[in-house]
Amino acid sequence: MLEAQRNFVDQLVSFVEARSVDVVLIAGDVYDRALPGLDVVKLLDEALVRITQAGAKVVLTSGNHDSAIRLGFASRLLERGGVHLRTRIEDLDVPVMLPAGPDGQGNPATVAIYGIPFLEPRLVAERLEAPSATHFEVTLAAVERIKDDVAQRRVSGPVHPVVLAHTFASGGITSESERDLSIGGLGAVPLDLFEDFSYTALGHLHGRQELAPHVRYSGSPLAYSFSEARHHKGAWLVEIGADGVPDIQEVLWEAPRTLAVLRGKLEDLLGSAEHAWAEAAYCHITLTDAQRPAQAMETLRSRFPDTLVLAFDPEGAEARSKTSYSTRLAEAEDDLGVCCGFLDHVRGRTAGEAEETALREALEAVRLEEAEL
Ligand SMILES: [Mn+2]
Repeated sequence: MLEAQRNFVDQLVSFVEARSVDVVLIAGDVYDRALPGLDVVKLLDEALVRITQAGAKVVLTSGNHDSAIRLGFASRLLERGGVHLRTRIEDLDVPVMLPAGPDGQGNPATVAIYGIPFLEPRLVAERLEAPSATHFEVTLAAVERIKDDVAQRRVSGPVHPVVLAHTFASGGITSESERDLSIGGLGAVPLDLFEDFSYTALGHLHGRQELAPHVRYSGSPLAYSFSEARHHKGAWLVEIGADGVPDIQEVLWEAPRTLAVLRGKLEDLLGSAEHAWAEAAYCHITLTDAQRPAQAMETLRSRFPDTLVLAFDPEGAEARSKTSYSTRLAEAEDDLGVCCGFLDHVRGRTAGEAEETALREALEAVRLEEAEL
């Protein structure tokens, strides 16, 4: 995915320049693992330098896939360069402050950006003094800390709080129901937790979505699985000024490669003109041939070189799978029948002529050896 990720960073940097973006919010996951590959670390390093050179600050929180400690390395030094990492509990109520000009009454307003990293309930409940180790209670505790800080700052002038949160938020529940539901371990947090903030930038789900006008997921910048084949990836451009958030626009990223989810018989997939569009795509192919074709992947890649996932869903398999393996074992006439039945069972294709000969010879050799003992 590295080439696609580079392409995305290019688009992001161009966008920051073209629209004079003041701050880029990244609500985790930044990486997809605690120990990311060297190329990926280099790419993030380069991306942060380029975004800040383009004139924007960056605020990043860690997600569940990130190592908060590794990602947070040198964060106090990076602050000076305009990159603000929010990976620690201690920093929950330490906002990044931006001037927002005078409001209607002529008072100088500020935008205060807070970051809630992914909070693993069992690890942070005690430090946050949450009554129980659930996603809801720890997120609520974090939100309370932020609200306290906002209240203090409002004594000296208007403040518009913006919050980044790496969490699974849902519109279907409320804080009241969550108190009951969280006992059952439901991981989602209700939207009303964020209702006092001017904007909440959520990270975690890959699909870009608006849960409430001022609570949104940007989604991942690239599709990371074939289930995202229909997503149009993008971000949100949030206008925020002395009087709050007047406007939010959709930003769309150009997908570097289309994803194709194809299904059919091998011969049809290789021959049909209607699949020509998928030749340059990343493909997820399900073959429906009754017999699993030999060298299926190699053959498919002659037309669809970037076939990444190959699945089999043979026609008539349902009828076949109704007969259990043990029933088939019992029905086999001889050892050769058992072996051929096994091949058919594990790979969806029975033994070919050459294979049957080899099996027959092997069984015969074993029989002769046993006879000699
Ligand atoms: Mn996540």
